[in-house]
Amino acid sequence: MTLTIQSAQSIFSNTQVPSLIPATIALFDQLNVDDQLAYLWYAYTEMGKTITPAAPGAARLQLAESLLTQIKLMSPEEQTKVMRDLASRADTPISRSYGFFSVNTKLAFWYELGELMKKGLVTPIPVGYQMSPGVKVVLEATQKLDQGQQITVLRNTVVNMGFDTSELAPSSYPKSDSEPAFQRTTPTISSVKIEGITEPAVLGYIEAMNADNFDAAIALFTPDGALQPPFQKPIIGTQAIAKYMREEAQGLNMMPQQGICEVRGDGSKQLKITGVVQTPWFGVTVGMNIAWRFLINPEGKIFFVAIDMLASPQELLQLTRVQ
Ligand code: 45D
Repeated sequence: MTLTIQSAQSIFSNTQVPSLIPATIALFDQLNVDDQLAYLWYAYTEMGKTITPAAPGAARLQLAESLLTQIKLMSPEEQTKVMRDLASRADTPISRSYGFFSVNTKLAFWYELGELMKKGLVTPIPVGYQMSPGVKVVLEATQKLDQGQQITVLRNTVVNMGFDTSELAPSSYPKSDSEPAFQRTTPTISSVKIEGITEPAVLGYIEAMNADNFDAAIALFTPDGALQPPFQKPIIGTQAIAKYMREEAQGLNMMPQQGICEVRGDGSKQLKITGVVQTPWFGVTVGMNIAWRFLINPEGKIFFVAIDMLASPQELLQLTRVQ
């Protein structure tokens, strides 16, 4: 029996319980552009009372510097227009450049704009802005989420901004090939123990990822293997996975706790592991409850791994198969 990505996606299908994250983002998407910007400002400043992201390194800020410099020199009205263009994904030079940024450069750009807003050098909310009731609805929905879910909502709204450059030739706008490194703030977690799991590919995966050793992690996959990040389609093939990891999986602390392993008729194995992941943006202050769902082929290689955000901490213990 050959393994297919489509069938792999449905292993432990009870993991993907309806999440409040896409529901909150759907509410956000319904707001008009000014309300979206106001929501982000209120949500970010409210969150800032308990947690704040680490300042991005100089190398990363440099990638966003030319846009930030342009914006600093603008009038408040022009600054507002730039932000409206980004939020509405308009086709403008700035919105295009932003569209080519990696996820972490997009976050660094907004981090710095937020700092400039606090200093009064960039205008936070359009002059004469009147908040519509919808903003309160989305803010209240956000307050019900745990911190890991809140930062995921913020991250995803930032990622969705800017002109969609996926159909454009990558060379037409400046983009840095090499993603700056994230400074690890905590000691590398080296020896991995997961209750109920002895599968070498899984233990090796976690160990490699915790050391940002993406070559070692990639070597554990089949050439046609796939990785499915939270709320995304599978990324297929080791080359595409390697690119994704360099851009988005740096500096993560992965702390798997427990799991189950089931051997299938053809000798392949399906495993579900739950645990906590920390992002370098927030370090040890925010833990995200997640599940990994692995499909390992009979030769012990990773054919598929899905990463899912859990709806609640209770799901960490939800390790039975319902089918
Ligand atoms: O518009 O095994 C202002 C994978 C107002 C890899 C603002 C993984 C105006 C494989 C406030 C200025 C990666 C999939 C905006 C595992 C305005 C694997 C600014 C999982 C926008 C486990 C807003 C990893 C700002 C996971 C500055 C789950 C917002 C990683 C900043 C999750 C928000 C990482 C930040 C997350 C959010 C990081 C910095 C959720 C960072 C979130």
